[in-house]
Amino acid sequence: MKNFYQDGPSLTNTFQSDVLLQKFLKKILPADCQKQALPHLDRLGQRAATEMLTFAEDAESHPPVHVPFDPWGRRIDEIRVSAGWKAMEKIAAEEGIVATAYERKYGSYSRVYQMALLYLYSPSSAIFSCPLAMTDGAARALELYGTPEMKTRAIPHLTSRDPKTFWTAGQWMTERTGGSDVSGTSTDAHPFTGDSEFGATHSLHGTKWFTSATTSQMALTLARPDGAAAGSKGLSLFYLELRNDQEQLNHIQIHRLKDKLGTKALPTAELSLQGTPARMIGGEGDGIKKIASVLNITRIYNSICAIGHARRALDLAQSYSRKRKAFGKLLIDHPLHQETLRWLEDDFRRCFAFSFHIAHLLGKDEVGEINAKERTLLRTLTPVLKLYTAKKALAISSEVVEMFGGAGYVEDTGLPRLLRDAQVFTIWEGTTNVLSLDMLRAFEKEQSLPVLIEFFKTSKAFKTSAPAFISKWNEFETLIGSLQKSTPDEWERHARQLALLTGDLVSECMIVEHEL
Ligand code: MFK
Repeated sequence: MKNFYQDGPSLTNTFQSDVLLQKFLKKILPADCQKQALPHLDRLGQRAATEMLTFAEDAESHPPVHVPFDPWGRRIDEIRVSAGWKAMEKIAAEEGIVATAYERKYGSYSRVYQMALLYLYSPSSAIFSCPLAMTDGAARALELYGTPEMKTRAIPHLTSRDPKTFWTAGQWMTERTGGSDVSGTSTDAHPFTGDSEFGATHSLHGTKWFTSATTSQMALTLARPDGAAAGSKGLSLFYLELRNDQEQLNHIQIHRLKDKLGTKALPTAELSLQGTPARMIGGEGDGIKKIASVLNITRIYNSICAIGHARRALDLAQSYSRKRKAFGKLLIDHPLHQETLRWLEDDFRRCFAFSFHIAHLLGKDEVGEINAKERTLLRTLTPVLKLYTAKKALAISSEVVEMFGGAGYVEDTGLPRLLRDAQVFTIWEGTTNVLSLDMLRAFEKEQSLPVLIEFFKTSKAFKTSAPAFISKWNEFETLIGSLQKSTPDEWERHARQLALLTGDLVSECMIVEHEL
């Protein structure tokens, strides 16, 4: 054993190795969609296991740099990104990661097809999936609330397949007063006077504390017009373009890039709007409600990226378990190692089934094929999906790092990044508690609890008394029974428990429904 060197884990085409994805898509997608989607996913799975890994490595090892001044002292606020990061943007456009959803070639199934692309793209993208999430959300918000000119100007860029014309979008909500509670937003919007290429109505003044992907061409942001009420009710939604036609920032000053726990390749900045021209979207007020159309998409992205991340972690653990010998045999031949992997794969399968179910509901909503009950479920279950998949992806990533022993704790294996990057899934786009409360908000506003209960009671899992479902169902019924006799404070105290149970139940329903 003197010259022993351990081989590291390896990846092969991530579509071909994903039996669950193939089984699910062959079951759910119509034949014409399969004909296009399956070879496309196969090609992307190959890129994800080869060239994208090289680009991701470059992006991770050359994080973005903020250059505030030129050599002669002029303020330039340039953000320099690596060639690898730029390559991710090009691949996203070429593969139609956003475009596929908006071309709607296959009706509601376009979202399923698109989310399958995202699922393969994301874990090899150094989290370029973050700007894509906001790009997709912005396209949807403009579709719903934008003027015809705004739609004509921005949507073709956001949904372009041509890397030369493709734009990404930012979503700037967070200020120093709080990320989750946006009621203290102190960005003001004054009437705009002057010329603007895109018909600016206001100029914005304020500081945004976390703006992910500051290299985007446009952003959606919240601000308070003159004379509007305090609190979140007084906020409106605005469209802005970051740079003018000379590529200079439009009255925006970047203070610094954030030094984050993970997502190191992603340029997240703190910046000031200093009279930035912006155009109000959909009239004054209802800013939160309008930006919720972005949030509901970015939360589904978060879930798909979380399960893509978990799949990647498990693929590495599976590969290593067939290469690493300890105590006389391969790890995979140890019953306890097998059992640990099986348990993680089960959790992954649950998240997969839940995520693609919600992606399909989103697709149905966008093409007008959703019924009232499904729309209520989409609204109520989106926050549940986000929190559930984020928690599971984090737990799976932690276990996988542990499965590598000491190697999992050493930076140059790339494995610690799995854990650092997974932590963000639970935080951005709403923490577990904020999202549990969002579920309660939907229960109240949409009267969705009876719809959810009916969904469970009419499921195949309920009718066939699937054991994993029934044990969770009993817990759920007992909890709901006791909450129905209690106060709003008690609902809030148990919101997380209820949300996680709901996640378990929906997942089991979908596993039984699709025989996954
Ligand atoms: C890998 C890819 C991942 C994606 C990467 C993204 C990068 C990150 C960039 C970011 O910008 S992160 C910022 C993310 N920020 C958040 O997620 C905010 C989290 N906080 C919340 O979600 C709070 O619950 C919320 C700000 C919505 C609370 O605000 P309010 O003002 O107390 O909410 P309120 O009064 O309950 O709701 C206002 C209206 O919006 C109501 O409608 P009505 O006016 O008709 O009553 C709500 O029903 C509606 N609403 C709120 N949330 C909604 C919603 N409608 C639909 N869906 C929702 N989710």
